Amino acid sequence: MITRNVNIANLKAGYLFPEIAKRRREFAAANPDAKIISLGVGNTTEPILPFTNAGLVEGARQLGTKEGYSGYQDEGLPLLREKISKVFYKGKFSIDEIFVSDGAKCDIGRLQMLFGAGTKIAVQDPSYPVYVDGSVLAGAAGGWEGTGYTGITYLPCTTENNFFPNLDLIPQNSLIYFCSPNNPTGAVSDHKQLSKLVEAAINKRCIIIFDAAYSEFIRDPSLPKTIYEIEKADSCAIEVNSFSKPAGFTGVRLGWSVVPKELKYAGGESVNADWNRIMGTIFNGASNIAQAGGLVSLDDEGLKEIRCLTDFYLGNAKLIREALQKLGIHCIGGDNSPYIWAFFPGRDSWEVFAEILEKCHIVTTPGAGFGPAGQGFVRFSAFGHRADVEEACRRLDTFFK
Ligand code: PGU
Repeated sequence: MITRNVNIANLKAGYLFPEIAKRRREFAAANPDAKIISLGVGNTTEPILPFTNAGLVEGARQLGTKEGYSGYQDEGLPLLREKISKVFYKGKFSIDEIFVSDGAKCDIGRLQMLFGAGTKIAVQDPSYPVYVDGSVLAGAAGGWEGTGYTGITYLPCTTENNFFPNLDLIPQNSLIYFCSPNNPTGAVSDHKQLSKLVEAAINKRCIIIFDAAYSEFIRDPSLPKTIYEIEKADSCAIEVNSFSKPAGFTGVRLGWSVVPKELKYAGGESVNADWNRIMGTIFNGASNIAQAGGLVSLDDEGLKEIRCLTDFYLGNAKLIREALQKLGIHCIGGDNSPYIWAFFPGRDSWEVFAEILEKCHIVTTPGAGFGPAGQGFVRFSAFGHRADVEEACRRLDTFFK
């Protein structure tokens, strides 16, 4: 019989969010009257706003017409790629440097194919679990020795370093995953910090995969919204981004990656050409309907809707942060990001997760699920209906003393 892919056996546990969902289900089964509020997984809750939604509807309508019908779109609608370049990168990239996809998570998984098994990985700790699990699945971790993934270097982001890692820890010739605004800490790196990251990547001959999925939540105009605001980033960084959180497309599925032509492997080969080859081979394009919606979401009216939706979730974040602070719980994030990282020093984060679920019937995400340095923290997601968030804040105030 054919044997199991050893990389699957190397995965530490189940994927974090299904595990949280399982614990929620178990709690609900044991407490059928509990009105559980989820501030766990970062899943959007508000309807897609009318202008963008009309774009989706129109996209679907056109598919039913002779003139408007379209089939495979491969790398994405040229118009959409052009608009992404214009809106997010001041037109700096040509359309063949922008690849439209079905979302950032899927791209993060596929990008590993560029580098192959045995690649050394450096990752912020804590971080979005897909970076580590995706690396392990691709065999990039270099094996499991019982104590940790040998091929993965964790870059702790803690109170001591103000949630920006010590870049000296990054190994030579490695693939660096970096996320800003960060999931789960909500910390946003400034220009100086990202300049240091780019400098470290160039000096150590690394490539950065920069995850900017939450860039539209940045309100402080001094903070960089893309790695390409940093000089020389074109020669060392790939960026992934998504319509999921800003436009409410978590279920619609639309994202993109930027792979600049300037980016080269150690041997001088073009990373862009390989990414084009990989995407052309194993991906058949994002849904045409999703792309039609994405296209109008980047019109002036659509961008206003993005602002409105992200403002709404940031409003939730403010309420959660204030409720926690009122209880004397220190937290960061929530001002330029939809996540609040709450400190429970000296405590086990799964235990705090369970306590909040039991006392307040609120689902959160335990910090340890995002990596060892997440121990002692809990993540609150600001994605939720306003009434639910207000109710969650009341419950925290009443029951979580
Ligand atoms: N990148 C980051 C940093 C994310 O936090 C998420 C979603 C994604 C990418 C996914 O983007 P898509 O374009 O929608 O694929 N993180 C959520 C949802 C959990 C999950 O498994 O993706 C979260 O709660 O962390």
